[in-house]
Amino acid sequence: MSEKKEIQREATGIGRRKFLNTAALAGLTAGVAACNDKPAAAPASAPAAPAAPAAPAASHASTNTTHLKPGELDTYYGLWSGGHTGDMRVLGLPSGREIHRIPCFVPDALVGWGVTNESKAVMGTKPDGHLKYTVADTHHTHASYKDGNYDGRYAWINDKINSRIARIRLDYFVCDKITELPNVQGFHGIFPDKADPVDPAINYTTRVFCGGEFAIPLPNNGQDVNDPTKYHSMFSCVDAETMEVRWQVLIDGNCDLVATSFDGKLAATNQYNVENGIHYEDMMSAERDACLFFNVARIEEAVKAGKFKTVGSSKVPVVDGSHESNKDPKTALVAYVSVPKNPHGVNASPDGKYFICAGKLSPTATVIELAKVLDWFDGKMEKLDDAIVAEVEIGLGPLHTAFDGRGNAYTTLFLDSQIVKWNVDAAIKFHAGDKNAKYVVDRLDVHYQPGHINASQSETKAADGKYLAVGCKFSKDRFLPVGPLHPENEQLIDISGDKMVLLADHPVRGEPHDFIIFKRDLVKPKQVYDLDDSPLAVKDPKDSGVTRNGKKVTVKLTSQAPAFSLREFKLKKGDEVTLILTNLDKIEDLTHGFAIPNYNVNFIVNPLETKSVTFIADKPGVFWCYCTHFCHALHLEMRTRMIVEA
Ligand code: K7E
Ligand code: CUA
Ligand code: CA
Repeated sequence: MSEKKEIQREATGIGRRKFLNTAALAGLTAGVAACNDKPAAAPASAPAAPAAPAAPAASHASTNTTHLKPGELDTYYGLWSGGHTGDMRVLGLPSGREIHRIPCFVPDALVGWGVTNESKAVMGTKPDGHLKYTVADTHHTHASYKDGNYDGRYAWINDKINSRIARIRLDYFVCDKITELPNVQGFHGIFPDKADPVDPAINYTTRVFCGGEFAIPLPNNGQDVNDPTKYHSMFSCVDAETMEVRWQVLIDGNCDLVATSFDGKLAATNQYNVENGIHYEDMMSAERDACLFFNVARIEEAVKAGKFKTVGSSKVPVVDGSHESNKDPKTALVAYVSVPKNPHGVNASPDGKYFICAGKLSPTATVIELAKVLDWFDGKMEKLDDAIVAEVEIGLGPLHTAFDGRGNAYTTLFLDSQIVKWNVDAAIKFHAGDKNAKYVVDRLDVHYQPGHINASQSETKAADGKYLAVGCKFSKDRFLPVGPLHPENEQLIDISGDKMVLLADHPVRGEPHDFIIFKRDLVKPKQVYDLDDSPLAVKDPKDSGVTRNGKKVTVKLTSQAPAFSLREFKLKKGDEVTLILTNLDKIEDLTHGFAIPNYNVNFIVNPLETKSVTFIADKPGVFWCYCTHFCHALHLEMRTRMIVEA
């Protein structure tokens, strides 16, 4: 596109958005129209957007600011999924600065994740000691709760490719456990519970729920590949402490996002393809899909009573949550509340009352009242769909919703490249027949094609309505071009006033999906490890040395800037070497590295941390093992000589 044309479009403002709309919508409806002659969302059916302001948002109108002076600290942490980089990112907000990346599912060269024995044990290895997986796709991250707010213990993140859930300790900001879900493919939505459904004393997270997106033949052993009745997906419950899978529910459809109620009684997942199609077109044939509500207490009673089966070689109890078997409210484990076809996000409002489903292929948001879902389970409400208290048009391609704690919801409109701010109570009134109820409060153009959205503290009872972040999937012209691959654009918006105000663009390396934003005082990160965290710790430099047991050799050493405790150590060709390094420096930020040339070994040890590596000394010669992490004026000199005798 010529620069002149581009400028004309900018000048009209509306032109740019229309252009993006039609291009994106054409793509989407083309796919849908192939199987269904009714287009999913005709542009005409969308509520008319107010005349879009062409000028960029006036940031001076905002009371919040993103600019921090040198040395000033951010007031919020953001935990971001890294998408198919497979990691988790930590951002400071409102500055948008990336502070840290936490490796979990895939190797990381900075810290030696996937190199050390400790990280390999977390990641999982094949019998030959090599990593089981080296790719991942992280989408959703959420943290542990207490009393309806984050308690700073853990965060969890999913790997869609290999159906794994990782736990991050929020004291060290490291991954400490990974679990692979059995009989699940395309593990997508994830959400921790916020309380126990039965015991009110347990007002904190003890379970994490995981939605399986891709239905597969169960067991998936090459039989039944063309029999759609054998295809199922599963909703799994993982124990927050042990990280073991407690139970699974066999369900109809494909799980998208997951949400949990503040009282612990309900978990939900948005389902598309409740028609259980195994071909692409079949997955979009039904006009309505469902939001599935799981009665956690009943499922656990059924498991306790032995009313389950197991699938394949897995020992995890599996209960029947199919639509057909769950029509009687008195015995149902799962409630199928209908929502317009192929919904995407489901989000819990901070007042604890509602779950909101975003339409994706429908220009609507559906508001479901949790008390009514519980009424249905209790036999007090006849028609389950009466739990739907609003289903209102908000714009094209709604995906995810955040909240400000003042009764407003903020939903991303992927096709409109907009955020719509709408009032939940007004939407309920409108749905009930009050056509004067104005539920759309404001709209803001974002750049471009937003997916996830979240506001500060939005997923807690302490939603504070200050900042809103939106993950824009396309950044197009917002940053200097760097070839064909553009960064994503995480935009920050002030939501403290009536009007949303765009504050900043932040480029991030692809390809984050979800994120949470919380007050900085909710976590208490530790700066230094405890020597006793590792049973292998070399607590005194005098314990350094080489011990041999046949061909098995253990090398113990310590680091204290600017030297390793051993100036050299000797091995024989063919030895199986385990090298243990403890960093005895106890000063914050004094990290050392340990690299062995030609041996593919490099890792870091933080203050008072211990790491180990195991390798075969298969190359004779002299190898200067050196410190890779800048630690001291004599950092470059910090090395030890590994001698491998032929
Ligand atoms: Cu949360 Cu991206 Cu997996 Cu929506 S998904 S955008
Ligand atoms: Cu130790 Cu650099
Ligand atoms: Ca992109």
